[in-house]
Amino acid sequence: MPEPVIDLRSDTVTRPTPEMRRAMFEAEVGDDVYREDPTVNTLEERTAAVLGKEAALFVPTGTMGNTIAIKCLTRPGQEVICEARGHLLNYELSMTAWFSNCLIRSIQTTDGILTWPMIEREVRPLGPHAAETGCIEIENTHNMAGGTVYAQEVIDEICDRAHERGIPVHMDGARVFNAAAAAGRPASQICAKVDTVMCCLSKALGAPAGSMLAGPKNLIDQGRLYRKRLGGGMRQAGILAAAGLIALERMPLRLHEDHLNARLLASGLAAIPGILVEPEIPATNIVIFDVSATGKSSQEISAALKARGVLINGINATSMRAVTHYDVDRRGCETALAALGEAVAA
Ligand code: TLP
Repeated sequence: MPEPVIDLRSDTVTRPTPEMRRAMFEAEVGDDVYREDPTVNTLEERTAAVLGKEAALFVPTGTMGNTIAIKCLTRPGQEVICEARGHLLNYELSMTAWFSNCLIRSIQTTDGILTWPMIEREVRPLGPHAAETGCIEIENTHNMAGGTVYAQEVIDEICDRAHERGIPVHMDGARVFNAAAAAGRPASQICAKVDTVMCCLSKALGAPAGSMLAGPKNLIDQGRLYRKRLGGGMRQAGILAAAGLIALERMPLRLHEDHLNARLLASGLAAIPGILVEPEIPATNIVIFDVSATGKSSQEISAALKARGVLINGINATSMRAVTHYDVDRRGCETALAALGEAVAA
């Protein structure tokens, strides 16, 4: 029997648990475009409660959730403020431009975390040369900065100051439950002041597909129409929502295990000559490391790892990303570290 592959490319690779598969089999379903799917309706109600918002919408992907949020919060010709390594800017096929007709004004940071003073400098009123700021987007946890977490005061200050100027704030909370686990506070508190929040059920929480967009009822009602326009009216989606409910209510309780495994990976990686881990101690489940001083490219290391049954991708020629999740346990992380040591030395 070949050894199972240790897949650390992303937490999107998690497969549904046996409990999720059972719930999917037994799910009560209806046509969700008519709002007649009881399981989707329950998932939307419970998500709104968990995130402390009036309403929530089940969407097929995080990208669609962000796309709908930005569309609801902006008008064509405005700007969206976003951190330079943000998912919205770099990994969503320019949906902000394509669907909302807005430009992104990016701000570079060292740790992915925007603060109000950084944002304030970039906020623009409408003028003869400038397009006005339509909304501010923050990513919590910040994926490509290494799963970093916003301090509560920073989020609250951004929201308070932005709202004084009439600017709404969207949180890309694809991994907001990782942020909640790391901060030791409920997700509802983390996103209490943001106008809208998107969270993914299909990443660290293990659902096979699906994300949620939560916010005020009027925006979510409008978002439901944009979801249909984008082709996201999924009919008997209760099959997926049944797994989503388990993802939402049970899976957050175990995320600290992934965070411990990420720390184990980070400290093991730091001991391999030529590897630099940044940040040194990951706050959540994402480990970003630089391999330039190994004399090998990310692609070469990736290929050498694959030959040893370990999957880790490069972000670019010199940086790589390993993401922990429930399908890889501590032993799997130790095996991955041994393979990395060999791949670098080979
Ligand atoms: N992230 C994926 C890739 O697209 C990079 C990953 O492997 O991490 N926001 C954030 C912060 C994300 O990390 C992702 C997915 C999304 C949005 C989009 O979610 P999906 O893939 O469901 O569209």
